[in-house]
Amino acid sequence: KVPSGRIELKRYSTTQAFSDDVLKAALQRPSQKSNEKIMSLVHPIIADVRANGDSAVLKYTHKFENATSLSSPVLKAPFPQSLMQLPEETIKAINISYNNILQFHSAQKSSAPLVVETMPGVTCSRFSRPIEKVGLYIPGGTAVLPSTALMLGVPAMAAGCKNIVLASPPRSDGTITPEIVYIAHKVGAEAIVLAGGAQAIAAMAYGTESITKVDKILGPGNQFVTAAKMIVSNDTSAAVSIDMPAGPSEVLVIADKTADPAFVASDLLSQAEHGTDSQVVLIAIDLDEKQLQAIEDEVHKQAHELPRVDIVRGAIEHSVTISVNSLKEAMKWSNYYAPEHLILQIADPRSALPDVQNAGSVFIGGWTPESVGDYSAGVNHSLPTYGYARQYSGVNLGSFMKNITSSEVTEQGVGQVGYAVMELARCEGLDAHRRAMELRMEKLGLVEKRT
Ligand code: HSO
Ligand code: ZN
Repeated sequence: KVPSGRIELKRYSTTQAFSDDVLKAALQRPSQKSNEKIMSLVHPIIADVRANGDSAVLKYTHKFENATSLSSPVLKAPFPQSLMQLPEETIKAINISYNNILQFHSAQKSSAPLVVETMPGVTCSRFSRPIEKVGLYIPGGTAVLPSTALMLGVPAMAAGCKNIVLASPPRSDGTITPEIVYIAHKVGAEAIVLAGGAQAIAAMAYGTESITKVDKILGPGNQFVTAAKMIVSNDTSAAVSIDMPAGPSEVLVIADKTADPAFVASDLLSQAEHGTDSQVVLIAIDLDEKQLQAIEDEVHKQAHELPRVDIVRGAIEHSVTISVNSLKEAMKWSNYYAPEHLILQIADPRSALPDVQNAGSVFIGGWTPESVGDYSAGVNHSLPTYGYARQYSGVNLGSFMKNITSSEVTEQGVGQVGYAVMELARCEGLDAHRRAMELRMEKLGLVEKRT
């Protein structure tokens, strides 16, 4: 039965009798299902895929995706044109987004290596290289997300990754949505693993007869995918890393009197429609009752016009409005919450940027909905959720690269730095270390030869 009733965010305010503790409790993320239960389901799947490769992957795809006609767990490039048939308009939209994402991520390349002479004759440098093999997980679930294929595939290509493998659960007829195949083709992916969940992650982490073992796995997913990513990244025999911990999506909108209530509501709802576990937060600066009501009315009205109204209702159930007196207070609570997306619908949005301490991605001004970043502006939409914006960056070009450093010491440099090396090695009782420098010092006549 579909629940009815008004769809609205719970109201809190710093100006009334709400203590900081109450507000902090109101900003708790919705709790997630017990980790242990999920881990215990995921472990055997990973072990099975690891031991039995393709046949295990296929078995789970038959079982979980109902794709019983599928006879291979992988679609290899070159992908047949027949699998990427799309309307002109869709191709055009994908191409626009692709170009913007490519521009923004290519610009993140540092052109020259970093070189610093720390002492005369002691030169340190840093240069980057692409991670050779990457696995990109594109979730299935309640919505197909070709945009996620763009957000992961385009930076991987821009970084110069040699082997790009996509994985996404197939539909029950065994096919993948043509948008994803087209994007896989555009970014030069070598294959699409036709599997979802833990089985897809295991296949890319360990490799199978037909699936390349990758060095890093990126991409969002449900709790099974997240659990699997954690397990394989902790297994030294898999030797694979992951992008970041994933949790449900969220947005925090800061709005003042200048904000358009319909715009504010639409931004809250576009994040709320992702899942019932999504959370949206409105921080209202100095809005009177009438203005608050106008936003609430818009939320209710627009929500009911959405096909995904039931998902929205679930998300809004654990979503809140906090009224504050000033931008400073708004920024304090935003930084506390550390939102995945921060939308600034205020008179002078750029003036708030210096105070943004924790956020995945910021949307500046009323003309900038979150959806422009989700799809087409050029920024990435794979962002830290669940408060991880405190310590993680969203996916970017650097997520597909690693840095290598080098040192180069000349004869002059030996004289400069040799003493420090020898003395610290002595402190640590590591005589071979000390000797390695001492021999060079001796040869240059900088210390006396040991007898
Ligand atoms: N808002 C999502 C990304 C997305 N939106 C994909 C639409 N499609 C990330 O939080
Ligand atoms: Zn979105």
